[in-house]
Amino acid sequence: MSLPVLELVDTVHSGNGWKVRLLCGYLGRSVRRRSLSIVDGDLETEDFRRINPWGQVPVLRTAEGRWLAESGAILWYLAQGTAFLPAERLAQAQLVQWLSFEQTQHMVNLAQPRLWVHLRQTMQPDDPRVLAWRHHGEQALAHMERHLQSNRFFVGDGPSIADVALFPYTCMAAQGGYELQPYPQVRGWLARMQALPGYVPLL
Ligand SMILES: N[C@@H](CCC(=O)N[C@@H](CS)C(=O)NCC(=O)O)C(=O)O
Repeated sequence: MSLPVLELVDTVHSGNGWKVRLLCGYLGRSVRRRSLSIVDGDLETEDFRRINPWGQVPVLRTAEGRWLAESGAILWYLAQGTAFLPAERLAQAQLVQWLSFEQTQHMVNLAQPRLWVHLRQTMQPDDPRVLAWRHHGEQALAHMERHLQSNRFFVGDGPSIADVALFPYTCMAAQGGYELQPYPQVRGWLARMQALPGYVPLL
């Protein structure tokens, strides 16, 4: 039985949108993509606010016809019944642990310097806000490095949605002024993720 085609609303630069396309690539799941533009105000329109009142991408139209926001929730939805969402109780709790880490310690500190210095070019690299993000982002990368010293992936023995969630902004860290040279385990893990069948690059 063929699976229904899902619809993803994203933007071309969005690392959060990339997470969803990446998982779909690994799962061989087709998704119809509609890319909006933040600078053209597409996320401010009434139409978009109807599908996500919070005004952010990514948003996925599920098989049930409902709009689902938040990248972690979308990954969880898509990965059910696959190896990317292990069924064991502890593994699932560890997934939540890494998804929470990604949202609170990792994504914000890696994405914000990329957004304001590299993409929008409205902040200088030595702006105190950029330096603060970088300080906390280095701590997040060091935490990942320590975990990967004795683990090939973040949860269990194979790739899961924890890896998918952590991949895009780590992969694009240089655009936020980060240097990955001091993190050899993180670089090895990035290469393992890129070598998996179905890998898709950022648009
Ligand atoms: N917690 C959300 C964050 C989503 C997010 O920050 N999306 C950005 C693009 S990567 C966005 O829509 N920014 C526009 C805005 O916040 O106004 C997730 O993980 O999906």
